Order: sequence, then C-alpha cells, then structure tokens
Amino acid sequence: MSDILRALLCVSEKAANIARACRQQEALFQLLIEEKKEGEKNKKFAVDFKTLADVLVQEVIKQYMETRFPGLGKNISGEESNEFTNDLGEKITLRLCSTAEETGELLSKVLNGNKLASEALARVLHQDVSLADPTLDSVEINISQDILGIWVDPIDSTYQYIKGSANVKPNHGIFPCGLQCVTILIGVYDIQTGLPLIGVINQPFVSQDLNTLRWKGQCYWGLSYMGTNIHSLQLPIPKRNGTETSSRLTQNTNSESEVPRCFSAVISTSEKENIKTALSRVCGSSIFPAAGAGYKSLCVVQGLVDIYIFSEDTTFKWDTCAAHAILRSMGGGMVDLKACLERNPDTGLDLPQLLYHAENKDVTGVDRWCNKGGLIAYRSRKQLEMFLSLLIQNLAPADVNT
Ligand code: 2IP
Ligand code: CA
Repeated sequence: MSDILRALLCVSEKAANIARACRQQEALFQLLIEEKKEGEKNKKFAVDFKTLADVLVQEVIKQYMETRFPGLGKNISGEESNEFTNDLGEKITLRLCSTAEETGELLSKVLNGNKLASEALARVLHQDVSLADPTLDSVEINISQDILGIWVDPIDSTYQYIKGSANVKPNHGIFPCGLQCVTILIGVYDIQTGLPLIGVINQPFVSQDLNTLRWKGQCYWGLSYMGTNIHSLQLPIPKRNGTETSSRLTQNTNSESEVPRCFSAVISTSEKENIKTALSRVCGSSIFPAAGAGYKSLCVVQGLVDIYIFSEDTTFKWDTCAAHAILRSMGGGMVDLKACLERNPDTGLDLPQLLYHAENKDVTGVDRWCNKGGLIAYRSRKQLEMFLSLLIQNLAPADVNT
C-alpha cells in the first residue's frame, strides 16, 4: 500500500511540474492567458489551453498509476474527458505516447500545429521526477487494490491558476487569492464503503525565488485505514501570529469558562449572507475568505484555521476526497453540513461523513458528484461538535431546517 502512496506522491509532483511549466514557459503561458472573445471560443484550438492542461495532468496521473498498478487506471476519475474534436473534424484522444516526439505530434493536432508549444509541453510531460518521504519507509499496510477508487482534480482553483497573482500577501498565513490557492488533489477511497483512505495535496506554487522567478511547491499526504493513521504533518499545529491557535480553546480551564469560545473559519467568497452572519457570531473576526476548495481544506490540515464551512452544492467529490483522507488520518473529517444541521446531537449518532462511491440520484452531469448538502472540514471531532452547537444557536430556525 505504501507503494501506491509513494507512486501518488511522485505523480503529483510530475503534475506540479506540468502546472509550473505552463505558467513559466513563455510559449505555454501565452496560450494559458489568451483571452478568447465570445464566439471565438475553441475556434483556434480544438480545446482551450486551460482545459488541455487539466486533461493532460489527469491523463499523466492515470497512465502513471496504470503502468505501475495494472487495473487501477479504470478506477481513476476526474472532471475532464480526454476526447476532443479539432477544426478538421478529427477525433483526438489525448494520451501520453511512448516518446516525447509522438506526444508532441498528438498535441500539435489539438493546438492547430503550434509546434513550439506542443514540443515544450511534451518535454515536461515526459520528464522524470522523484519525490520521496522517508516517513513512508516505515509504513507497511496491505489494502487490496480491487477496493480502491481514485478522484483526481488535476488543477483546483483554475481561475487563480490563470489569472492569479504571484504577489498576494497572506492574512494570518492564509492567502485570500493568488497562485498559492492552486492545488493538485488526489484522493483514494474505498469503493465499497465510500470512505476516503489516502489523500495527496500538492501545492505547486508556495514560494518564488525572486532571482530565478522559479516556484517551489509543497506536498501533503495522509493515510487512514483500519486503525492506522499517518500523515505528513505529524508536528504540533503551528501558532498563528505568535498566539495559540484557537484549537487550544477547546480545552478551556475553569477561569476561562466564561470567556466565549472563539473559532476560526475559512470560507468561500460566494458564501451566503445568513451563514456569514451566524459565523461572525461564532468566529468574531476570525473568518477568512479564500479561493479554491482544495486550498481552503489545506488551511484546516495545516492548522491555520479550525473549520472550512461551505453551504452551497458547488464542490465535487474530486474537490474534497484528498483533504478528507488527510483530515481523517489526523483525527478529523469532512461532513455534510445540511445533514449536521438536521441531526440530533444528543442521540450520539455518527457524524454524516462525506462519501465518495455513490452518485446523487435524480440529477445529471457533474451534479451527480457534487457535495449536495455543503460541507464542514475539521481537525477534531470535539471541536466540530462545539462549533456546530454554536452555529445552530446562531442560525435562524428556518436556516437550520432548510
Ligand atoms: C473549484 C474551485 C473553486 C471553488 C469550487 C471548486 O474547482 O476550487 O475555487 O469555489 O467549489 O469546484 P470557491 O473558491 O468559491 O470555494 P475548479 O477550479 O477545479 O473548477
Ligand atoms: Ca476543483
């Protein structure tokens, strides 16, 4: 099993290299930022370049895993399809060929003969990468490959990837927008139970060398299976701004018991007003809007905030599976917000964890895989229970029951 995790780390780094190359190599960046006028969409190329980068990363991950673990490829899913039709009506299935030259030729068909870009892209697709974590050498877990499904989000926060600035200043360590909000998400789940087992989050743009302008990234992982829980952050939760993180506030002493508990949360810029109002009563000023579902979950993983809450149904299984697995390995999880608001905590029922194997009924297209009741990501169950009870007290009854 640790072999699968090792391979996932490695291929996530390959994906991060592709993401960095598309931003940093001039021939590719020009395609990425190209504004298309209405009516001109996809006219020049069979596919817009942003989608091409997404599809290629997804294909690289699929093929890499299938080569090493035959049979696994068919259980890997994501948002994108790798089939296109170009201007000439040719059907093209994008895949990695056995040599960079062949891949370059295939790419030039969807990029209408742009040789410079096709060759540059093919070169990075075929580059060797390595990424190892010595912690993994001590891990030996056996999970049958047959029960594994994988959700991939090749580039989460695509808008920030294309338009995001390199110079955004963080607020309490949290980037509201910018390249830091871009992540590559790979989540492995159990196809029988739907529970997440292994997560890898690769953040390709963490810090930039101002001389070379090259970006360095960071990779996070976690594994939770049959009582074994390990992750890449087995260190104390960092302190925010020289003060204790609010996670400590769950362990109130008597003298502090009158002090209102204060949580911190990361939220979507599109969160509903009624939720934001209730949250501000629970979190005071510790509410941080940030881009990217993957990035917001990573803020919880890193201990920068206690909670990521979202009341809408616009995150998908590929947005949450990786972080959910990491949070589980840390003793936390990701639950369905609507189901939490409807549940009676006094009956001690299990928490409504998000699941990854079953599609939503009575809907079509991507909505089959949306997290339809919204979500809360958390690191500690005790903290989640406390947060929920405060949130419910501060939400209007109508909002709790919708
Ligand atoms: C998006 C992306 C958005 C997020 C949305 C995801 O994925 O993470 O940022 O919205 O839910 O589906 P928000 O930032 O408001 O949370 P993608 O960029 O891959 O489409
Ligand atoms: Ca996404």
